[in-house]
Amino acid sequence: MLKPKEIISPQTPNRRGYETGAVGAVGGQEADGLQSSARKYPSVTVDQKFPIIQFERLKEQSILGRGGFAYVMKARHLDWKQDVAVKCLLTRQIEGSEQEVLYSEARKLNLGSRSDHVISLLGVCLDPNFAIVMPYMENGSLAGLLRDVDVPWALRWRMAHEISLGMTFLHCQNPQILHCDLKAENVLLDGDFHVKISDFGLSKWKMRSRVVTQTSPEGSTITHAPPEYFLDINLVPTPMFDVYSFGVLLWEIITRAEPYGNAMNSALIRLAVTSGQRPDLTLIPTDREDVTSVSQLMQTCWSQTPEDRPTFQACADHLITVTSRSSKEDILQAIIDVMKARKN
Ligand code: ACK
Repeated sequence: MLKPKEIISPQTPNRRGYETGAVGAVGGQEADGLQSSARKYPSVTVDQKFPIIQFERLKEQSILGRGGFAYVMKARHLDWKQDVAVKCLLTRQIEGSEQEVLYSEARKLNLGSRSDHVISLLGVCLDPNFAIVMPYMENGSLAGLLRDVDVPWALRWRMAHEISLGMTFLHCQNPQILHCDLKAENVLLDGDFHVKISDFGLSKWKMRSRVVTQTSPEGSTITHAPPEYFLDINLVPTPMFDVYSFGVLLWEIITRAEPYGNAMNSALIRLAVTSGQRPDLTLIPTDREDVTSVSQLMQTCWSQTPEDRPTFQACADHLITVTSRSSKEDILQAIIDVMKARKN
């Protein structure tokens, strides 16, 4: 793994917020301005326009998560008067090939604006370090919500369906976008509890920029990786990798538990998963038709053989039938209940 040449402390991360009297350019200029950054990022291929956001125009509100190489903060854009989430790299100078990967992440995010269920890119900061600016998702991650609240089933099924739609969108892109780290922490929820998939396109950058949160204390996970991944170190991920992860994610949605929560270490999980074991089925309620139906889908998604797993389109077809059994009123009531529970 490449080493950063220099690690600087983040300019803003302190919980008191960013004191700035900066009079910078208005954020969001079109990024042919990338060319002016070409001196700093000489190897970047400028094949897509990104809005450039001036870091000085972002007033830090709080830190949402941090790791060795990156942190995510909530910030207010001083000109837009809008809250944003900013994923900031802590390293000032990085290897040229890695710059490419950062841009590749931003390019993928750029596509997100075309799907209702994939997080979009508002822009990138280039100075002092590279940062990705996204819309702020008021209700945080699905992992946090499941941890806090016994979410009514009507809303759980809507979220499961929307995840399948977001994943269908990513898999339908040309070239195809694989997530490779689909789990409840990477599913964000907007103010109305609609789903936005985030953190897609597992890459070297992503491994290094992992942020640690309350919901992912180790900052990485093998619980959602399929058995074939443990059996062949050279395996190139396929869409079926994500479908397997979706199976485990459905288990998280149904049980609100942590997969393999009792396992002593990750080596045991690898061994168990390769020999066909899966998250605990005894935690799945047996007295509800909708749960049984989603549980069947879940088990097909985590089939040992990748070819036996459904596509996300098929998952979406299955889940629309489950979610359409709830009325709009049921879902609105579910949202009200969740909001009340979160207040307490
Ligand atoms: O579980 P959380 O509250 O939701 O904590 C994690 C943390 O940052 C590290 O990923 C939160 N997070 C990430 N992106 C966003 C976003 N766009 N809006 C709101 N919270 C976000 C995530």
